[in-house]
Amino acid sequence: MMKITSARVILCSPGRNFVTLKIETDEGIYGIGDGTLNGREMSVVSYLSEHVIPVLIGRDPRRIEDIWQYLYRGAYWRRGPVTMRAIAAVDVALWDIKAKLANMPLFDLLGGRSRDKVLVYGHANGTDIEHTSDEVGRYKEMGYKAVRAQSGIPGVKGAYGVGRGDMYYEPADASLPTETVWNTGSYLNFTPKLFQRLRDVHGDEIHLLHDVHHRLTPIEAARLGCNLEPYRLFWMEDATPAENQEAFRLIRQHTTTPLAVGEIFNTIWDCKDLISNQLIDYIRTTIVGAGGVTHLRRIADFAALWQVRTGSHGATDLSPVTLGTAVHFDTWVPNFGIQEYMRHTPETDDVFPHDYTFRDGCLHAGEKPGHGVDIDERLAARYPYSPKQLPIARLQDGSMWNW
Ligand code: CS2
Ligand code: MG
Repeated sequence: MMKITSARVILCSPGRNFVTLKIETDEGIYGIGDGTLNGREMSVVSYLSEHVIPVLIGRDPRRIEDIWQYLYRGAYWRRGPVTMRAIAAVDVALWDIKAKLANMPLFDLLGGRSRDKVLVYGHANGTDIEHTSDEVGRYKEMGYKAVRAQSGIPGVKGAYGVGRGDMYYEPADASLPTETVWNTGSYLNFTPKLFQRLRDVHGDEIHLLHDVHHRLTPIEAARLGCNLEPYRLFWMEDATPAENQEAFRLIRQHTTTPLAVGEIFNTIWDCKDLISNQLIDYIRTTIVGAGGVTHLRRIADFAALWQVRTGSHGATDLSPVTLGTAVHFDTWVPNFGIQEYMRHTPETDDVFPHDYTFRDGCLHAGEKPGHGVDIDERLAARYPYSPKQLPIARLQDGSMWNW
């Protein structure tokens, strides 16, 4: 019987914090998994170190499903972002080992290619409409066929999604949460003007996406969806907080703007009703956030029953290990929609050597056995963890809102 001989958490910060799990076996094959949870990394480090690694040693790494069930059912306190990220880190490392054992790229082990390339979208953001429009143009020149557009809003300090650089946007910017202010009225008046300008300048071909980032109530989201219909968005994302999945019915009955949700979901239970009532068009759950390949495959197959497609989250706070595994998953999954692709910094790419490539608006999986991503531990050690938290948002009267 093959055995897991060691499992180590590697915490590093090449531009931003990442939690990586490396599982080694008695046959010299190792696997790498991502457990990064933006702003809560140390919770996952502790969960893995204290509660998961001790039960892994000595187990057969080929028993992926049994280990997943053991870690899910055995937790007793099921679900949640920390637990499911810890399970995902183990799961991805085990799929990496199994694909290496089978001497095939992960997409082949999952069932082979369903497509030759994976459509992605990038993030264009600017301080105002003209700047954002120029950024959309820059992403078109880089070959992107799909671009998310977020803009600064007059009178709104720290509007969501407006980065400080022009390629990398990392919102976890301080050891204590940065306070931002939100104004729904300004946002609702402004956003249709942004997309009208983008369509006027860039035409109808390019896919335009927008992330509301949980900021609206259902009826406000319904209004925005209606107002954006003339600009034919690829999707309007996180239109309203989704703890109450039923809330999306109010949005759905008012607008044909496609809806995407799920980057903060961590199991199929968070999206079962959204999918089975066709309240959404894309499910954004991720390899790292939703329990790894094993669980994301269940979510995708369930979603296919209602023609809901995948649209996995792919921000900089998901490590190249997640992105690389996602490209393999996206290469296989029949009901693929689109993959978010926020570029990592050069130092991150150096720490996580990988064989996925970007070309002509798409990501292309490599053919190496496994998920094609590794970690350079020596280099990682040069970037020590640095505590960071995500911002918070308040309304102008000072009350807490949704960042
Ligand atoms: C955003 C994320 O990319 C997105 O769709 O919602 O960038 C999100 O703000 C970050 O992942 C939070 O860490
Ligand atoms: Mg989002």
